[in-house]
Amino acid sequence: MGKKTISMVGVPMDLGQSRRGVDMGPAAIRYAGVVERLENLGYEINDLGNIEIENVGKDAKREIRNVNAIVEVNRKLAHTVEKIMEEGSFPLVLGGDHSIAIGTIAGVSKFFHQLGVIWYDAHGDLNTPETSPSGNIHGMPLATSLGLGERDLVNIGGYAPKLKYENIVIIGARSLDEGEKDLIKKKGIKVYTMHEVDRMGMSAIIEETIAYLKNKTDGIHLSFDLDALDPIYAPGVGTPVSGGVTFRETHLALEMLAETNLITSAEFVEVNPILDERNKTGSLTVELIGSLFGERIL
Ligand code: NNH
Ligand code: MN
Ligand code: MN
Ligand code: MN
Repeated sequence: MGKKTISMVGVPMDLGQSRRGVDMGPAAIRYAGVVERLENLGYEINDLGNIEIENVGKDAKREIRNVNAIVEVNRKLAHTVEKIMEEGSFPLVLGGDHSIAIGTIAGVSKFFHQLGVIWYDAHGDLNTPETSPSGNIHGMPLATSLGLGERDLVNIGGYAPKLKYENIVIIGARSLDEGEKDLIKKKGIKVYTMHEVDRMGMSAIIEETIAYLKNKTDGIHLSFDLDALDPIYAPGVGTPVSGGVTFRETHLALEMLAETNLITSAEFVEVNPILDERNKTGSLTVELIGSLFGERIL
């Protein structure tokens, strides 16, 4: 990673999905020692604390659950991330459910007009209110950033879309809804499902991903959903899907991304300590953050 100052912000929000507890994700990751880990790597860490989540009552629209509150939180997050970028620091966002990617991407895409995104996830998060089987906004943030779906979410930051279809790569997918599959095919979105992970191996996937994004993007955001990993390694997530990426594959992927020096912002989301086993998933997250920021075995 080029920058030596990291600004970390937590987003203790669980409104984008239906299982309580993911709002405690930032605390679990902090307790697992993220600040010390990064300091040991020589970074200066600026922990900005958490974005405040207002206690908003449930809103009626079932097809986009808690939309008003999620718009509010993401507006604040976008502002915070924008300020971090202005200061020349690296934004590291801790979730919270994956709906917070809407705000992170809204903040960084002000600085990168050809923003690349690596979406490491068991899911595509490409649903719109029309295609969503659940009404949960954490299944919609990538679509939202591409300009699809609920206008208030799409327009956060005052402009849309934030991303181009050809600038995104999804890795680890194994649970895609019908509408998501249609969109992927229609737009030719680059997706490495678990089939490709098994067939090609992670190192070839990361090399291809970098070759695919490098020359056409001016920054690359890593949106890391812990449920990309197999639940054996990451049991503390709200929507576990078996047959996932291993710890070793993921560790390698992040070490390889660190070597490229191309990642300009990152978020780690969906850690749910209530569903976890003795903060296993929180500790795993810290280990993986270490790799992303250049930690090596030797
Ligand atoms: N695709 C499903 C939905 O839209 C599940 C999304 N769950 C996630 N996404 N954890 O990463 O509700
Ligand atoms: Mn996700
Ligand atoms: Mn997921
Ligand atoms: Mn390690």
